[in-house]
Order: sequence, then C-alpha cells, then structure tokens
Amino acid sequence: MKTVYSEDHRLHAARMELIEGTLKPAVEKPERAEIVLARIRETGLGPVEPPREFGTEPLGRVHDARYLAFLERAWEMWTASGRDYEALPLVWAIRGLRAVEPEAIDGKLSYFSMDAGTPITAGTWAAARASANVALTATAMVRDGARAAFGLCRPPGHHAAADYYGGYCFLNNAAIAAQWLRDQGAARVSVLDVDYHHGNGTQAIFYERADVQFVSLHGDPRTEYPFFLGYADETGAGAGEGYTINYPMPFGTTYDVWGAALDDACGKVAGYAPDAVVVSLGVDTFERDPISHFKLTTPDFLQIGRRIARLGRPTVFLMEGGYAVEEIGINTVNVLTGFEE
Ligand code: Q9C
Ligand code: ZN
Repeated sequence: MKTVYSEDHRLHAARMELIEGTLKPAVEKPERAEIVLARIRETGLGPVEPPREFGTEPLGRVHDARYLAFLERAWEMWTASGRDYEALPLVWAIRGLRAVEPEAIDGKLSYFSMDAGTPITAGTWAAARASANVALTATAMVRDGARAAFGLCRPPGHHAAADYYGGYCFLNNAAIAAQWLRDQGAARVSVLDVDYHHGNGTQAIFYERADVQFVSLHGDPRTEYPFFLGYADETGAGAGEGYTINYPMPFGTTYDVWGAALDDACGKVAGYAPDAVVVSLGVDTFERDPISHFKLTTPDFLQIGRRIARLGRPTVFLMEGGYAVEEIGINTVNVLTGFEE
C-alpha cells in the first residue's frame, strides 16, 4: 500500500505541553511521524509519496470560515501582542457565559478551542494544512481505485470539530477526507475511529447526517479525555439517528474485549455498505502508551488490520494518536500489513 507523507509536519513542534498540571515536553512531537515513516521504509510496505495541494476548498466543506481564518492568523496575532512562547487558551465560555468571538487573540484562542493541552506554534497552520493535504492525497488514491492507502497525518485531526481545535488536532483530516469522498460521488462513507480517545470532532461534524457513518472505539468518557462526548447513548440526531455508534471501554481493556467491540463495529460498517471506509488510525490503545490506559499488544495491531480488511471496502487509513514513540512505527505498520495479508 502507498503512504502519503510530508515533512511539513515538522513545522508544528511545541516545546512544552500543559499536562497533569505542569508544562512537560510535548508528547505529540515530530518524532512520532518520523518513526512511522522509518518503519514503513524498513518493512517495504510500499512507496512513499508527497501530498498534492488541494487548496482550502475541501477544508471549508467541513470547517467554519471564521475558524479557518482564526487558525491561519492565530500565531501572527499572538506574537503581535508581544508573546513568543506557544499560544494557549485559559478561559472558556461555559454555562451562562456568552459564546461570542472576542477581538483579542487570547479570547479567540478560548473561543475556538476545547482544551489548554494543544499548543499553537509558528508553523501550526502550515503543518495542519499539509496534514489535510496528506489525508486528501491518500483519499484520492482510493477514489482512483486503490484498495487502500495510508495518510501519515501529523498533526492528527479527530478531536477538531467544525469550529474548534483541541486534543492536538486543528483540522479534522478524517472528516475532510470523508466529505471529499462524498463530494466526489460516494453515496455513503464510514469513519471507523480506533484511536484510544473518542473522536468528538468527527462525531460532531456528522452527527445529524445519514451519509457519513461514525463508529468509534475508545476510553470511556466517564474517566477519559475528552470527557464530554463519546457515551454509548450518543447515536446521532435527526436524519443522522442511528449513524453514530460508540463503544466506550474501561481502563485496562485488553484485545479480547476490544477486538470483540471491533468485530461488532465492523458488523455495523458492513450493514451500512459504505462506498469507502476512512479509518482514524490511532495506536494509543497500546499497553505502554504514556497517556492512555488500554492494554493492546503489538501483535494485536495485526489483528486490527486483518479484521478491517475483511470488510472488503476501499479503505483510507489516516494517522491519529499514538505516543509510545519506540513502538508507534511497528504498531502502526502492523495494522497496515495485517490489512494487506
Ligand atoms: N493525561 C489524540 O490522540 N490530553 N489526542 C491527554 C493525558 C489530551 C489525544 C491528557 C489527549 C489528546 C489525537
Ligand atoms: Zn488518541
């Protein structure tokens, strides 16, 4: 299978991240993508190609124009106000406060975000744009007849909604890919999200739609980020009723339980009969992931790929999370080689 990769992900490199009440070296770091790329080369998975430029039109099909304008200018506004460290929000328009876009950059950061754990740096916009182009280029390969393709996206995307960023995500690569497939003539697209965290952004984007199914396996939001979405009783609304399916699971979940949930999830995807499947491929379900609490092992990732292959659908894999940098390469490529067996 072909991989799409851009070095421009390196433009997004935060020194520090606010985590567990303190600034720590960022876990969402450039080495993540570089180690996956090295493993692809080492295993001979297939050719690695650069992305094409798709412009901003496909981004605007998923994200609000004001949000995109904010992302593009955020760093410039932040530095113009005298700061040179990573930009972080510190206040949110929760219950009873007025959710209107402020003029000041500090207010805009808050208005367009969901957490303070997602630093914006000088190159964040350029890297996020490149990541979306990586996703779209891989998606176009599948539209053009490839059985599968891998978009080695960084930064990831599934926590970003139409008008907010968070969870290390700025542009929702999987949603942009799914929407692009629809706009290219696919009748139905499934997004299968196997990242450890719930894909709140993707769910929110398609929640009231029947043309994109969203199926997610993740840490129970009662105890895990993003906390405020991803419960099993979220099943879609309006025309989208029944087209969102969530599998929250507790800390310590191993592949016997997780794999059974994947099997059930794949049954829902098969029943939907999509023209294509977009896999939000996080490998932070791994037992030694530093910020996660599932217990999947390296061989389990082969099984994930094998099960997804049994759907027999054109499949775009897009990189999401995974922070155990020593093993992120082998675990990610295991999914892809499992698919290809
Ligand atoms: N104590 C993705 O995997 N906060 N994002 C973690 C851990 C945010 C993860 C805090 C995690 C976001 C794409
Ligand atoms: Zn994750």
